[in-house]
This record gives sequence, structure tokens and C-alpha cells, in this order.
Amino acid sequence: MRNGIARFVLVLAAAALLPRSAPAQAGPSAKAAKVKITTPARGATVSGPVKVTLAATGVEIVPATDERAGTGHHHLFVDRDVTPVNDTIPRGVTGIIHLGRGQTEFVLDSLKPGPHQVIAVVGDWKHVPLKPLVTDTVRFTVKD
Ligand SMILES: [Cu+2]
Repeated sequence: MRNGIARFVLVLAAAALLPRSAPAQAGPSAKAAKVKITTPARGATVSGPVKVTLAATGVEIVPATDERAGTGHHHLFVDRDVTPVNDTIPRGVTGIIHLGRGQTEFVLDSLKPGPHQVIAVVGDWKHVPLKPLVTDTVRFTVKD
């Protein structure tokens, strides 16, 4: 019995020493949206064509025609920097791909052998990047 009380006191002491848990989120909108390029794997050496697969959390991936808050669609910047984050992501530009039908994968079929970089950015129905930025970068190599 004495042993049990000692253990209880010890647990209390340990609990007091534990760091306070993070403050509760204000609501669903406070949850930060995230995107991850799930393939190709980081640093992988792959043969072409290269299928890029995307997984988003905290944001609903929908077609660009779906004009609702809390939604967005994927954009890929292939071997180029992202455009200014407050600007509309342009169309018809080499290396910038809008997955405007709500797709979560895209096949890059014209990458030359060598190192490449893909940056994923989730943008809203106006094609403007979400804030805070929802982005992921993967570098990989296409073999000869
Ligand atoms: Cu777009």
C-alpha cells in the first residue's frame, strides 16, 4: 500500500515536470494545410517518364472551377523557381503546371536524364498560392 502511494506521488511529480502541451487550436481553419510530394522519393534516381504524386492535408483538393474557401488545386514548378507568392500563378509557361481539374498526380514525360527539382504549391481557385504557403520540394535524378 505504501509502495502504491509512493508511486502515485512520483507520477504526480513527473506530471508537474512535463512541459505544458501546445495550446488548443482555435478551430478547423487554424490547422495548417500541408502538401507532400509522395513520389518520386526525395533524392531518388528514377527512369522516365516520372509520375509525380501529391498528398494534401488540411485543404480540400478540388477543380479550379470550385470557388470555395478551404479548397485549392495543385501546381507544379518543374526545374524553376516559384512565381511571386501574392501573384496569380501564370498559365502557358514552361515548367509551370496547373492541375486545375483537381488531379493529385501528373506524369512528367519529357525530363532529360540528370538532376531535377519539382516544387508543389497549392493555389486557390484564382490560382493564387494559399497563405501560409502550402508547398513541398523534391529533388531527384532521371537516369540515362
Ligand atoms: Cu492553378
